[in-house]
Amino acid sequence: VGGVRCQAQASDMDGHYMRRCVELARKAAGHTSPNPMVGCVVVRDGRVVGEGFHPKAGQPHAEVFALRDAGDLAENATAYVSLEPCNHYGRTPPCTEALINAKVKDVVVGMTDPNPIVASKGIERLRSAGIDVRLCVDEEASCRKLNEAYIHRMLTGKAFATLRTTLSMNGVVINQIGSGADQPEGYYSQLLKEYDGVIISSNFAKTNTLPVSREAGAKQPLYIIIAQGENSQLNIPFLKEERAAEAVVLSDSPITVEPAGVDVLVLDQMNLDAILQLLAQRGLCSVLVDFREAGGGIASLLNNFQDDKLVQKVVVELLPVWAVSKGPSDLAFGGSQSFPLKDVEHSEVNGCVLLQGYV
Ligand code: AOF
Ligand code: ZN
Repeated sequence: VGGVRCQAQASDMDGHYMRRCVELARKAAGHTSPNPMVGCVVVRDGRVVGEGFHPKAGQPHAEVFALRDAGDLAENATAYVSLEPCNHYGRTPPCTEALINAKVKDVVVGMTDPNPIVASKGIERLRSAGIDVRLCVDEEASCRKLNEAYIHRMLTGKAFATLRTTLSMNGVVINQIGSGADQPEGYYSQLLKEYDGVIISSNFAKTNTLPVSREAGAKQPLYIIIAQGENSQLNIPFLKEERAAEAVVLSDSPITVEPAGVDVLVLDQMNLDAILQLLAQRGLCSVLVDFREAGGGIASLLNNFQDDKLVQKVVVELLPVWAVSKGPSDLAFGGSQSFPLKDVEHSEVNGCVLLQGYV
């Protein structure tokens, strides 16, 4: 009976330390792509002796920071890691070897790594060195959610796509960002930080100023500008004003872009599936598909998006404003079809209601 009790207590604590791993991992939100966010906690005799997280691709992994922090106290300790430790030489050496050399007693992982070069080999390597490895079942879902974009890219070879729009309380699409006190600046800049790119149409890009991050050294989202049926010249004023903005134009015909120097790729056909694949190949894990315009543009990429599973998630910001509509095209009355979203969550950010769900 004593043994069973002990085990129950150990697993309660597993959840506790794994939640801390997720919290630590999140500190690098928006900075690790194409790598996952990972957190690690080293615990000895019921006390946390080391903590770490993976700050950025190219830099050491979470385990390395946590083991460094623990020093000699890592010996005989339990290491909690939100993702299976890697067992390969990538930009950094294998974390399995670091854990073995530090002589930890056991390792608790939040989920296995879907990266085919790791995929359970990390766990096998630790076990072969006599280290006990267990999965923290209770937090597996939160560890997966943390890296939903990374997992999606690893398994499908495509970027994880989130469709976003902003509505007034009377259902009008609000398409000017940052133009008034009613804008959910805080939330939108948070969203921008977490996504690697934003897909917009050339029409939208011609007439809107799109935000860039003002923090020193911050990663900028890549603006992916979809140009369909543009004449030979495309002028994008915000790219001239916002020197920090990074952009690529995907066009269905050869065009010259103003300002000069912007990357232009000519595609045979404008198909969201192919675009998400191309972006994944370029190292993007996640993109926002900005859907705040009437007609053409982005809408033409989204035919049957729910059946084809092109988009994984939908985010809508409901602003506490009543918009005066400029014309009937701004109002979407009576959609002919609707489908329910899964795992819907809502929250409030700066007085705006945020709804999100999965396709
Ligand atoms: C871990 N801990 O903190 C992370 C892991 O190029 P590298 O060396 O950074 O390797 C990247 C791969 O390592 C990445 O695709 C994923 O499989 C794993 N990430 N693993 O044990 C970490 N960030
Ligand atoms: Zn590693």
